[in-house]
Amino acid sequence: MRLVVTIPTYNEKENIEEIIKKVLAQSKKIPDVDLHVLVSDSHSPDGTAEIVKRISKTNPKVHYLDVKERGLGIGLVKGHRYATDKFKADILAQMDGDLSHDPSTLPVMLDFIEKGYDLIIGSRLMRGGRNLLGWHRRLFTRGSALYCKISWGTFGIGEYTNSYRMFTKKLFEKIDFRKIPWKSKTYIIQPAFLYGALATGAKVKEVPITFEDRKKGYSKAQIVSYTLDVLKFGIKVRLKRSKTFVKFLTVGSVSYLLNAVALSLLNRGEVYVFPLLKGPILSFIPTIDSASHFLFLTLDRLFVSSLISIELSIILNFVLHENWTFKHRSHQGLITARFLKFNATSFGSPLIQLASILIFARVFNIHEQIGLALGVVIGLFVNYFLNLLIVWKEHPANISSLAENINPKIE
Ligand SMILES: Nc1nc2c(ncn2[C@@H]2O[C@H](COP(=O)(O)OP(=O)(O)OP(=O)(O)O)[C@@H](O)[C@H]2O)c(=O)[nH]1
Ligand SMILES: [Mg+2]
Repeated sequence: MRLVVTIPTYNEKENIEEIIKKVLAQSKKIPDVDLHVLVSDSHSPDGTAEIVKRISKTNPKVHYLDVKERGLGIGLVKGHRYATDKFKADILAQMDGDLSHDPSTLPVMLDFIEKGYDLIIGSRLMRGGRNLLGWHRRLFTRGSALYCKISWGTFGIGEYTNSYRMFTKKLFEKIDFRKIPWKSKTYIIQPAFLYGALATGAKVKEVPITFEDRKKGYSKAQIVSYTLDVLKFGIKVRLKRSKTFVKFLTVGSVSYLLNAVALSLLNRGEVYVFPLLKGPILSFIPTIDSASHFLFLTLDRLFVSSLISIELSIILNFVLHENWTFKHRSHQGLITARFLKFNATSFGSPLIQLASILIFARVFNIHEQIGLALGVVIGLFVNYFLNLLIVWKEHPANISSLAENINPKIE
């Protein structure tokens, strides 16, 4: 089994020799693995190339690739491609070339790859992880992680911007690089690559790492434009993902119309003031004055008509969600089970509306219409998320629904 650790570099002459040595020293801990180091350099003018080429002359496990263009994404993607095509790597890893990442985590990551994970992320933000950068960089790390979580909807992942990662060749080959902005000169490749990996349904594991501040050389990070790229990417993801919500609202409106028409025809035989039928469809059920009672319910025509029209609209909702709104999400299990679950979650919304009306009217003494309006909005979101969490869950392949939601034009 071959593991190629790609180190992207631009002007790292002070650090490169030491980091290569430290990475290679890990091979003692993983004797079954053929460990190689690939320095993927953007034509550094400072002599990084000469150092790596000198080492590679005497050590066949060390390689140099000149990717010519500037850009961390270019360094990483071209490096990994070279590692898979030329060196037939089975496992790929990447780490910074400035000693910020401790190579002794490599065997830990490898262990999880061997346990079946596709992508291991070195995380500064989990228990046991540390970030020794200055406060503004720590703020960026935390802020962008929170932003990515919310905009992508991936609450299970903590770290988004760190470069220290290991993944399988299989995963790398599955990622659609036409859909992620890897050619950008900023470091957006880090979150974007993670997003691309999640879109394939990758099994991801985070391991704690300590991120040391660089001791030598200079930082190439452009935090302002990187932040803008992260924001832009999150908005693109969100807009694409909102498509599902727009479909959800459309289906809700269509089902409401069915509900209204069915109720009118069953109960009155007319839609609003337009008589469509000679009489109500359920004319054989008595109206409230002569209806029978069951417990505290009056089983009159309006009651039965409401039940039928509500259920009809639930059925229409279900059919449209199943085949359109949530088509790209998991349809595992029996359709009847999903239908029953959908029926159950559909009660959530009216219950919230009821609670909202009562709380506004009775507790705050505010008009019940305001309570209803707010209840409708809250109920809508609760219903939407219940559908996502309970009925049409995340694809078993994890977050594969994300795949179709990234803008294919991002490059
Ligand atoms: N191939 C390539 N690598 C780059 C480029 N820019 C930065 N790198 C490398 O990417 C890694 C991370 O860059 P750093 O400058 O350390 O950025 P940072 O870690 O966010 O910031 P500091 O640690 O504060 O310097 C280092 O190994 C850099 O040499 C580039 O244009 N091309
Ligand atoms: Mg660094």
